[in-house]
Formats: sequence, C-alpha cells, structure tokens
Amino acid sequence: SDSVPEEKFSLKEVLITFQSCLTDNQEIVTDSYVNGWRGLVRFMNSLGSIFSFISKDAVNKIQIMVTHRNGENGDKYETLQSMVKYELDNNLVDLQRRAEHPESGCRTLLRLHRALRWLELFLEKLRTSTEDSKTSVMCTDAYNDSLAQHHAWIIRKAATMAFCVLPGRAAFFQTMNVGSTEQVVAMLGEAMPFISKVYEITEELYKQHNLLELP
Ligand code: 1PZ
Repeated sequence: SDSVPEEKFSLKEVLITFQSCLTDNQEIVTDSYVNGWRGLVRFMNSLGSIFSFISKDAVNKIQIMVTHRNGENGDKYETLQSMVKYELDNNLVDLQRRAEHPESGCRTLLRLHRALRWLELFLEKLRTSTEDSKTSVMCTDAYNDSLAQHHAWIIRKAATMAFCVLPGRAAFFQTMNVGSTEQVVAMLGEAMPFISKVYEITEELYKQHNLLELP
C-alpha cells in the first residue's frame, strides 16, 4: 500500500478522553464523548480490516451525533442531559418503534452506551488476565454479557466470528502501544474508573427517563 502509515498512538490517550467528558456537576459533554469514540474506532481499525464492519457502524453513529451537534439546535446537544431533555420535550424520540425519528440522539447514543459496557467488561478482563488467557474468549464473554443481548442472531454470529481472529494477548497489548504488560495493567487500572463513571451516569440518566429499550 502507498498510504502513509498512521502516527502511532496510545490507547491511554483514548481512555483518558473519557475523563474529560464529565463536567463539575456530573453532566456528560457530548463532544468529548464523541471524541472518545473516535479514538476507539481508530484503535479498532488498527486491529485489521475484519473489524471494519464493526467500526463502520460506530462511525455511522458518531456521524449522526456530530450532525445533531452541528445542526440548528446544536446547543441543545451540548451534554447528554440537555439532549435527553430537549428531544423528549419536543417529541423527537421514537419510543415504540422506529418511525419519524429513526436517528434521534437518544437512540443513537444508547447504542454507543451499550457498546461502552462491552468495552468496560472486556478491558477489566484484560486487566486481570494471565499470560495464557485468550483475548477471543475474554472478548466473547464480555460481548455475551452485554451487547449480544441487544443484537440479532446474524450480528451475533458475525461478531463472534470476528472475535476469533483477534490478536493474542501479547500482540493485543502491543497494539495498545502503552509499554510492558505491567504498564498496560497499570494504565487500565488508572483509566477504567473514568469509563465506568461515564457509563454509570449515562445508565442512570436513561433509566430515569425510561429510555433503556429505545427501538
Ligand atoms: C477489540 C475488538 C472489537 C470488538 C467489538 C465488539 C462489539 C461487537 C459489535 C458488533 C456490531 C456489529 C455491527 C452493527 C451493529 C448494529 O446493528 C448495532 C445496533 O444499532 P442499530 O442497528 O440499532 O442502529 N450497533 C451497535 O450495537 C453499536 C456497535 C458499536 C461497536 C463498537 C465497538 C467498540 C470498539 C472498541 C474497540 C476497543
């Protein structure tokens, strides 16, 4: 290929992005959340083209959120809290089935939110894994305990097949570009609380407004 090799980046920077999502009064800043996802997509693309069908959907959802932010009412989308209030107050969310508002911010972000739970579970398994642990098994277990419940059979099948070609633990840690195994484990221990916090607050927000099952 004649493409310029992408500059090396560290997963640490990506995970730390989620720290900057939180405002002082525990609101989640949409732009930072979306930037965190951009980094995750970049990381996923570095794992190989097999994962591109997964990142394509994430990219599509990131783009929907960016379009909302750049729209006429973009300021209403500044935080996830203001987005939920604005879309609900103005009947911009399809609650029963996808109809007039198939790309609401609320339903789009819910998909990323569920995927963040998968990430949280997977990274925690990686952090506590041993040399002989298999990334494909850790990834599949994390998936089955989170996202899989929301996916149709055909998607589950495709995802599970993709997991089988994940690089092994050592190679995967190298791809993270953080350093030795000990440094990866330390980095994950540092960065994961931010991801968990962002997940928790979003989950609570969606639960309060009964939005966790949006079609
Ligand atoms: C490190 C290896 C990456 C494994 C990624 C694990 C997630 C597997 C998800 C498989 C998704 C397949 C493609 C499309 C799915 C969509 O149908 C759903 C529902 O959206 P709708 O159809 O309702 O509009 N999309 C999602 O569930 C969002 C999936 C985002 C995946 C992001 C993965 C996170 C990557 C982090 C990398 C470290």
